[in-house]
Amino acid sequence: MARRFSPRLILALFGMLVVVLLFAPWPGKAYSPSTRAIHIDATQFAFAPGRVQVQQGDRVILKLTASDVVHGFYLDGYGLQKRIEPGVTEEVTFTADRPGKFRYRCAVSCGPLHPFMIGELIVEANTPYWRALALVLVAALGMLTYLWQTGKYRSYQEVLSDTCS
Ligand SMILES: [Cu+2]
Repeated sequence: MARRFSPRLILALFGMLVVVLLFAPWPGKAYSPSTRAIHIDATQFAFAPGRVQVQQGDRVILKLTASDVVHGFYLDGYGLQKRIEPGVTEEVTFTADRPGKFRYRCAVSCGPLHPFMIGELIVEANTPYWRALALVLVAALGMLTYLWQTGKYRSYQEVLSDTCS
């Protein structure tokens, strides 16, 4: 005869599992927001580096320079804009609170290939994809177990009332 669990116990168990999944620190993927200072230099017709990667929550300080003519810096998604004159370092500070890929582009027409002056900022999400997936799986499993056990519980009671009457 299979053991039966009360619905309340099942809810409590899976609730605990969800909490553990959400808040348990995972070895090797420990996250702590840090301050990142990144130097980006603009020349005709590229940014160096053309790709910047930060962690979600990081405080990002961009130090922008232009080494030939006047350029601009515009960051999609965050709506940051700066004009960069040669010889002057411009600073842009922001918190990378939005995960995803964002393009930064030159915002000052600087020559024929100006529209192709594009770089990419990658903000890595704090919640890894597999953790979200595990949460969905546990929730689904919890619901199934709950339905299965409550169904069994009810039928067991029906059997009891049948034999007792
Ligand atoms: Cu430019």
